[in-house]
Amino acid sequence: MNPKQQLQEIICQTYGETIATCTGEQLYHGLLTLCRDRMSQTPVIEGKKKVYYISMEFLIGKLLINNLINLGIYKEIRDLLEENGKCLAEIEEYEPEPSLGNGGLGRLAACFLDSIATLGLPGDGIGLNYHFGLFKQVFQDNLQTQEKNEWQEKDGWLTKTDTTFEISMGDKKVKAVLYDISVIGYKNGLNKLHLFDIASVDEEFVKEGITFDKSAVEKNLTLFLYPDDSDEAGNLLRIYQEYFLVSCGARLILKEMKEKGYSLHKLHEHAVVQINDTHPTMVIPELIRLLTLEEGFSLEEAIDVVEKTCAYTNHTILAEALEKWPLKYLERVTPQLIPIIRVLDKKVREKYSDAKVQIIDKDDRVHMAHLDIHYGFSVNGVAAIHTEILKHSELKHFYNLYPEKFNNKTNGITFRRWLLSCNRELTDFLTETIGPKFRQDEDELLRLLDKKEDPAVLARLAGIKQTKKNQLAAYIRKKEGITIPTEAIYDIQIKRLHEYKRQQMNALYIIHKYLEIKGGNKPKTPLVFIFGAKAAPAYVIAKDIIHLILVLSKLINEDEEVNPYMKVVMVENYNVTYAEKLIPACDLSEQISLASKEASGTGNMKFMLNGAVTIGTRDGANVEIRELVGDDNIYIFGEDSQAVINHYASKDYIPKQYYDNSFIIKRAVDFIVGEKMLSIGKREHLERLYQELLNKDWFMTLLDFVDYVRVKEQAFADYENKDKWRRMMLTNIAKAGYFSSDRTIAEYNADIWKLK
Ligand code: 26V
Repeated sequence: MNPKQQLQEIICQTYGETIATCTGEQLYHGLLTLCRDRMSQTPVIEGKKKVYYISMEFLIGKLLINNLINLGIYKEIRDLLEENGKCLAEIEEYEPEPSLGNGGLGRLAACFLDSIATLGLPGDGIGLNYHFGLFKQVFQDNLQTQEKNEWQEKDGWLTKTDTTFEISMGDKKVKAVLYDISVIGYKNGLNKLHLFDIASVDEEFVKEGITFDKSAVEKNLTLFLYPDDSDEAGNLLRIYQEYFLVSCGARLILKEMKEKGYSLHKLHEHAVVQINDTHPTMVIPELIRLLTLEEGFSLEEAIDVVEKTCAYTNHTILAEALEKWPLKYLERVTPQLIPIIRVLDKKVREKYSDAKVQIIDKDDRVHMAHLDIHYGFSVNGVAAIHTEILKHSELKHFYNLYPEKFNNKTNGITFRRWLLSCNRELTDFLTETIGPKFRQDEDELLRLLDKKEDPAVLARLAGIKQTKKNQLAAYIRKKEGITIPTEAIYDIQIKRLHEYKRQQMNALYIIHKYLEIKGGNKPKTPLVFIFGAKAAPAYVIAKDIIHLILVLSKLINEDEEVNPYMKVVMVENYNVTYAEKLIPACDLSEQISLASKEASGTGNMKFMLNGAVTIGTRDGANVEIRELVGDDNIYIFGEDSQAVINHYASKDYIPKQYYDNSFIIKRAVDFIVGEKMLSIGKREHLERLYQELLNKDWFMTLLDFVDYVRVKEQAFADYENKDKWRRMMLTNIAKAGYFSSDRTIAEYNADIWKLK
């Protein structure tokens, strides 16, 4: 039956309605039924060897439109709905967004699952079924507050399986239950995202906002992603979660291997475990434990096969983000792993005397990354510059020991979500202009370069950008109650709030611009600055920066002298769904992290693909974007990573000096605690931020500020040259093919997994 007839039948049989007469909610559930039915008939991807992508986070986003696309029935369904006066984008509003990730790392895992299935590779995700995921952000009095995000629905994408395990954690025992979400490749077969839960989870356990008793693990284990880890109970809960994930994952892998009749002595010939950052590192000792305890392996045999099965991806060099768990915490949560971790540590000590490469340090902390590097066969960074920094700086002692293990896999994004689904207008236009092949072969986008001098093509691109801006402006008006002009430059920074990402530098620019406009220096085209960012609940300065931006937004948007020329919006509860609306509407993409700190970034790739031009530092994948598009099609500023690393090494960065030596820095920084700001905002937050910038500024905002202002002015001036800007848009789109996660996954497969 064709999908149109099938949907009509489902709606008729379930609700006794037609597509034209049914409600949006009925249609949404009808579409879910349709997709689930089609997916159940899609063959599972099989093969001699399978990758298990194990991760604490899978930021999958809404699935309806993506699944329709990958099932190959999107256009037919869209047309059918439109013929009946319905709109798919409106139906999508009924779908709750699962927030099973913090940001880039979790979203990358989701893009990877899509690409693994699209390339027809056997590969499943293994993660946790957080009931409330990452918190929902709510603004109150210009401050961030947190609430739970309920996303699970009856008859949604999640299905309960019969698989259960008993997991012991110190004096606690829990029953693990496995839930699955089907992952369908683009016009290809089916893999699975396995999400483990505990049978005894208690949703009623959550008190106000996102507070709950952190010690009752039997009830709270899978309630939230990344609980507040500012205290011991939070840290312990995180370790319980990590151990629960890996124990379930290891058991599932061994169970599947045995069911397929493979010898566990040849585990590495049939399975590869890709460890997504250090969070699932305990899968190494846990596999060794299960093989020795339950499968009759000797310790040596178990270590040997596990070493050949596990591969590690590093996603950050930030010291505070590299996990080092106190042995005494591990002893409480997972005493059964301690003897194994000690053996693994001892073997390293026997071979290498250098303290820097030991697993257990002198303070009895277990360095999770060290475990991965010694006992995994591959170590990869996520962008060229990041891998170089790992090899020659952060992990150089390990690189000296194992040069052959180190490799780079520059991140990517799935074009199904970040082009086909979020930008139908651009997708249709590309199909018309260069043919449909780019959907499966990203290099086809390069053909757009032939049209670089074609005024009709350039005008169409500009028209599409305008359409997406109009849509975004309407959405922001509805959601945030703020009206933004549509004939404006849209400058967007959306990512987790962190000092190293330097949202505060963008905010200082906004102050600068505001003061310039007040002084009569008005921009030719109005400027709209948009932010979206969540701050970790216990990250004080990050919350102060949100306060700064919200207060600026109030001040500027209400100032009638200035608001015809600029507006500032911080969208509430920025998430994947919001990203899908913001990215296609963007002109200038803000990628302004302090050089060396952003491992890769993936938002930068999404913006580029949708025709935004980047303003950025020479950090992460920006470096590769620059190489691809050339200096004329990107705005680069600031000191490079080596200069930054040198500043840290010589401790010679003193923010006060920059403040004293620059009028524009002083003027902007002082404004934070000026009368105007204090009349709207809270002194405590603004003062603290002011002091931080002046006296500490660990991520060197003031170092790059003047250059940032200079380059940003240049970008806004260039925007006035319509042809020039449109050609830049076109070049960015055409060169974005390299950042398809299909390319990334093909490289993982060729160099690390070797599945087919
Ligand atoms: C974690 C934490 C934990 C608490 C203290 C502050 C802090 C700062 C950063 C992190 C990041 C952990 C790993 C991570 O999410 N890395 C991101 O991975 C993306 C996918 O590879 C990459 O694009 C981003 O650049 C990288 O930050």
